[in-house]
Formats: sequence, C-alpha cells, structure tokens
Amino acid sequence: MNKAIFLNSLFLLFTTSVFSQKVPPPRPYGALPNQNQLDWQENNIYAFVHFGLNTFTNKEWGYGDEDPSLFNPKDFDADQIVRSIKQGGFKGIILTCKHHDGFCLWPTKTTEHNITQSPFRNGKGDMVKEVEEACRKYGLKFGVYVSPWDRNSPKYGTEAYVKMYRAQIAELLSNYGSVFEVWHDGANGGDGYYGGARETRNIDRSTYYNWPSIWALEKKLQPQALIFGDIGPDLRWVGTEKGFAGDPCWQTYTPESRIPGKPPTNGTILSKVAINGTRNGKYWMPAEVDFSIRPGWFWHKDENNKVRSATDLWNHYFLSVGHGASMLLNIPPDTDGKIYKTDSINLKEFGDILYKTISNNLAIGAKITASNVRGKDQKHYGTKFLLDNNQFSYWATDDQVHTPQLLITLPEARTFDIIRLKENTKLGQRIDTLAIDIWQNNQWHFLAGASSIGSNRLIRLANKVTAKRIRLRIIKSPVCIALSDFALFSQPKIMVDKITNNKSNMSKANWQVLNIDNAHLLIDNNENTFWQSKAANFPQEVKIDMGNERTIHSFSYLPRQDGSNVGNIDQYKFYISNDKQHWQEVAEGEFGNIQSNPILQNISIGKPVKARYFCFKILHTADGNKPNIAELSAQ
Ligand code: FUL
Repeated sequence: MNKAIFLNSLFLLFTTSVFSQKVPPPRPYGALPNQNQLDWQENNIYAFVHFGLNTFTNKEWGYGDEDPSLFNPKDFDADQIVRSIKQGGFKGIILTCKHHDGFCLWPTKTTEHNITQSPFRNGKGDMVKEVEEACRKYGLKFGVYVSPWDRNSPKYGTEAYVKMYRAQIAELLSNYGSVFEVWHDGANGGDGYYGGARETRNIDRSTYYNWPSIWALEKKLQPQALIFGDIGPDLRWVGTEKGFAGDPCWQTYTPESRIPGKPPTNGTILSKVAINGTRNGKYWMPAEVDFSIRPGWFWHKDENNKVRSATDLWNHYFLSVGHGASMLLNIPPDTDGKIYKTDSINLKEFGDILYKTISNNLAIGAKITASNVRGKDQKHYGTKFLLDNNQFSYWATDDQVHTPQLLITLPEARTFDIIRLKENTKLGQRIDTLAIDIWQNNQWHFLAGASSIGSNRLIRLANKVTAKRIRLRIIKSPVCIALSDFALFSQPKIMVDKITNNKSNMSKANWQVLNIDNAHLLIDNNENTFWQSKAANFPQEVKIDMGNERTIHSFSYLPRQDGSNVGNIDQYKFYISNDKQHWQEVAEGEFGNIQSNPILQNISIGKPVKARYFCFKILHTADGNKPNIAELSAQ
C-alpha cells in the first residue's frame, strides 16, 4: 500500500467512526423516577374496591365493634367484580383488605376479628385470595389497602399493635403473589371500640408506626410494589378526594415535612402543595387521584341513583391521568358481593370511549420537522421517535437549545380535540411550558398551552379543530428537550355533546393576549387552568385580540376553580377598541361575594357593541394578592 492510499484509508476509518458515533444523551435533570415508578407510567388507571363490614352496616367508618356475623355476601362473585372493572379499562385493583374498623378480609393469624368469624363460605373463606385469583385470571394487577388505624384492636396505641400491623402487612405481602401497590391511608387515631374500651386514643403520627421501617419491610417482601402514602414514598396523595389533580401537577414533590399523616377529617383538607406538586421538587413522587364512583367509599343502597356517569368519569380521566397523575377510582361491591348494574354499565361505557379514543392516534403518518435535533443525529434523537409509541425513545435537542419548535404536517387535514404529550422521564421532568398552534387561513393560530408535561399530559380542547399543519413551541425549559410522544385523538361525538366540564363553548382559537407573555391559560377554554399575574399592584390590564370584529353583549370572568381563593378579582373596568389605540369604557363595577362563592361572573353590557379588542382592567383583588383569571370571555 502506498503512503497516499494508507493515509486516505486512515482518514476514512477516522471519519466514519467519528460520524457514526452516537452523540451523548442529554444529562438527566432533577429528581428521577425509580423503576417501579417508570412501570406505573403506562398503568396509571386502576380501581379501588372498598368492601367489608361497612357494606352491611351501611356506614363509611365502622366503630370497630361490628359483629362479624353481619358479613354475608351471599352471591359474592370475584369474577364479576374484576370483569366489570376490566371493562372500564382499568389495569389493576386495590382491595381494602382491612379498613379502619379492623375487620380483615383474609384468615389472618393476627386477630380474631376476621373473615373466619363470618358466615362467608362457612368461615372457610379468604376474600383476598378470591379477588387476587380473579385479577390474575383477567390479567389485572393486584394491590392491597391495609389501614394503619384499627378501631377494633385492644392493642391500638401500644407497641404491640404496631407489631401486629407489621405482621398483617407481612401476611398480605407473602401469601398473595405479586402485589403492585400497597396503600396506606392517612386517617389515624381517634375514638373507637378498642376491644371494649370505647375511648379516644391519639397517637403521634410522626413516630408511632415508624413508617421508614414499614416501607423497608414492604420493599423487602415485594420489591416491585409501589408504596402509596400521603407523602409517598413512591406515590403521593393528591390532597383531595374530589377526583382531580392540579394544573400544573408536577411529578416531583417536596413535602412540607417527611412525616406522614393527614387528619381524620380526611378529604376536607386540600394541600396546595400536593395538588400541584413542586416544580424542581426534591423527590420523584407523582400524585394519585383517589375518588369514588359514588358519593361514599362503601356501597349504600340510597346512592344507587348517584353513580358517576361515563361522561363524568371521562372528565375526571383528563383531570387525573391527563395531568400526569393516576386515576384510582373506587368501585364498591354491593351487599350481594357484586358490582351493582348501574356502576357496571357506566364503567363499560367509559371503557369503550377510552379504548375507541386512544386506539386511533391521528398523528400517525405525520411528517415532523424540528428546529433542532441533538447533534443533527436523526438516528438516535430524531422526530420519528415522537410517533413510535415508546415512552422512552425520544426527540432531543442540543444542550443549549431550550425553546425549539416542531412543525407537524399531517398527511391530510384531520379533526381532533385531544393532544397527548410525554417526556422521557428517565431524564427527569424538563419542560415548563409549551404552546400548540394550528395553521388556518394562512396564518398560525394559538390553540392550547400546557405547563408540566412529564410522563403523560393530555390537553382536551373545548371544540374539535381540523388542521393539516400544527406547530409545537416549547416556551420555557431550564434544559434541552427530551420529548417522547406527540399524539392526536378525537373523542367520540357523543362525549363532545355531553361534556359539561367546559362551560364555555365559544371558540377562542383565534384569540390572543396582547400585552402579557405566557398568559394563554386565561383564554384556553379550560376552567381548571388559570393565569396568575406576577404583580400585586393595581390597576393591571389584560388586553385581548379576538381575531375579528364581533358584537359583544356581555363579558365574563371566572376565578380559579381549584379551591383556593387567593387573588380573586373583585373590582374591574371593561373597555373595547377597534384599533388597539382608542379604548372606550363600557362597564365598571364589583364582583360581590366572590370570596365565599367563586363562580362565573357574567356582566352584561347595557347596549351591544361591536369590537375586535377588549381590555379587562383589574382594580382590586378581594385579598390584595396577585390576581388570577381562570377564563376571560366576551360574547
Ligand atoms: C381514607 C379513608 O378514611 C376512607 O374511608 C377511604 O378508605 C379513603 C380511600 O381513604 O383515608
């Protein structure tokens, strides 16, 4: 080989090896999920089954003195229970093996107050086993709820009880195969039967159970099980039993303290921190949204006409799973030991809608171009990974590119009303805010925005839109992007007709906030999101371009709907304009009683006016805090 050829081959060898080498992946950002939490991400819809003596005494919380002979579900049918739940699209079941009344649904060696003392299967039954086996048969995961508070046990309050509680957990985690979640409620201590003492026993929730040692026992016996508690360690309580997560709902969380325990008035205390999580929180600890298909957790005959409809469940799916939390829906069997027909029918309808909707990703076939691809390395970080239905393969940008854009061109104009986004959470929760636009009438129109993406984010539009070209703009991120999924869906027409959640049906697709950056949440037609001003000085103005001239009869202000009354506006002025220069005042006044009753405030303007622009001038908030707006409309 002569020298020239040799050098040439050396050069070729060098360049090929350099250029085919994978560009290093982005560095992970912040707290990261563990393997169990990663596995949970695609299994985030599961059911609670509350069943026990309360079902027969018609109570929500048994005192602990209930006679086990009352526990007699004559037609108990674990298959029917599991089948009904499976038809709802649920992927697992968590059974109340022991609720606060202390009655155990399995033949435990730790207490007499258990199923062997009941007529069920002539005292030979094991309901935990029956439900577990039915779960295996139908391919559902199986989990256990074991209440730490025990109003039956004479030992409650002493060390001996904690030992007994640990033994109960050990039995459940040793004899019933693989368990996917262990659920500890936070209701603890108070009055009870306590073996006949009938007294109040208060315990120190921060020390009594020695939670870290219980978690260690659980991890040892079932390493793959997620542990749920008010503050984790794997999944956190969302802070309400009403069936929604905040918006945003970060998957990272820094609890106010590491001491578990919520007051016995469980459900009435709404922890703002839990509901929204913590941006850049210390721990990866996604929220779990537990709520019931009926007003109560246990079955009560007089609630047979108060079962949530499929539409209602569908709305709550978006408010939980759609916000990056899990949906833990309670479906309590009746006194026969079956899922009541209304519950079962509604579940099936919900499951069908869910399946029909998400099995047809309308983004498939799209051509996606990105303003930046990490190291120009299409092979490893290209946009094709956004459509491959793999939550961990992803499109990434260069380290210094934090606000890239995607242009999505569908094969033809398609109609959708749901957008799904996912980040590769193995690299943390990275994106703060993004916006989606569609191309219509030769220009881009803002469609929707979202804060906090994480493992799953669903944006549901108030109206269906048809578009061929879509633009995704990352507005804020502290680091480069690692997005793994972009999907579009169209919910069945019947659901759209029935949706009650989005009160405003007026399209704001062409609307823009003129004078404030990142304020799209106040015109996103979603009452569960809100914009909050950065300042608490007054007056402040919000100027809106409605895209074209309209006749306005009234305007409306909806304050935040998340249960917090911070920053509700109570004095305003309202102006209109046709050129953004000259403004005419058409209304002025106050929103009376907004603190006690923060509902939609609709103000009619004496004489209808024509305008393209309006300005909402905020003069005051009821508590002097930074003003909030969930929705601003003019009609
Ligand atoms: C709470 C309990 O007090 C309720 O009865 C119910 O079991 C709910 C899921 O957890 O802590």
